[in-house]
Amino acid sequence: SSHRKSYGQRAADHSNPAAQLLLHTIERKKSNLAVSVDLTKTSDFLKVIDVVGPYVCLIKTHIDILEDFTPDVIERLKLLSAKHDFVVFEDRKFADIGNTVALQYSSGVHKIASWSHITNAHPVPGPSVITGLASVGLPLGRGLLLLAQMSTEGSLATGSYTDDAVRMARAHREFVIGFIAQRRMDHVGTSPSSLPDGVEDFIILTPGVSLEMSGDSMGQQYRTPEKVILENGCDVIIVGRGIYGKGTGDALDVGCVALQAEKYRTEGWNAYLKRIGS
Ligand code: 5BU
Repeated sequence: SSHRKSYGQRAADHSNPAAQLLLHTIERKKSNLAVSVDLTKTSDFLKVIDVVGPYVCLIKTHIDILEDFTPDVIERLKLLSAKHDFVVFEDRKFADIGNTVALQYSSGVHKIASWSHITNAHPVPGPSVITGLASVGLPLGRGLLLLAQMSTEGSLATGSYTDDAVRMARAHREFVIGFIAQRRMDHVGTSPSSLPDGVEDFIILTPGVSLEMSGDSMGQQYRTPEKVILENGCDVIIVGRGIYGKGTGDALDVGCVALQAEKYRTEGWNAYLKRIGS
């Protein structure tokens, strides 16, 4: 089990460049914190990224919520990614037939595959969602996360659906680097023949993390970094409003945002150190 291995050691268990980049970035920056920047104005979006950049391994985007999107946003995001050394993850949640998701990933206004190291997909269409996205993403060195579970109350992604997502991922390990999930997935039964090289390492990214809140008014459910990393063996905490609140425009207090990011980074990293026993 990779549960007690360091992030850096685990990079050797991956052939996908985006997986290796993420694990090495976590190790280099000593941060398993990802910030989800769900803000609708480009100026707020870029400001928060610049402020939290030093504390994160990854920035998660919903690029389609920006009201004033122009292709220049992507150039600025790339510059910030280089400046602060973080990975970019567009949380697009693809869920259509292979041909359509390949077009949605490569084309349109956002051209996600051209800038996002990692994206994700619902397993609901079956394996063709993976092969469709891989036809665009693999040649570019991109990686995919499957949505094996969700943080929301009443989620249907449970039980055999979750287990089947893991089996789908195992059949496409060159492109599927891990899961969006609420716990590690090693418990899903496997036969030795399905692991030809005897090694399986999936990276688990987990949303629904807050130190103060237990949920919101729209079905979100939160757990603490310690619960997520130490008790449930996840690898990356994804935090949105816990770090920037509702603050936008004048209400955006960058000093406060930086303090919160630092606090979550410390909580997440200490939980990991406890987990690996150091
Ligand atoms: P929050 O502000 O920390 O609640 O934001 C959580 C983010 O993670 C938000 O962008 C969601 O779209 C995303 N998310 C989630 O909250 N829960 C899930 O199960 C998945 C994504 Br998948």
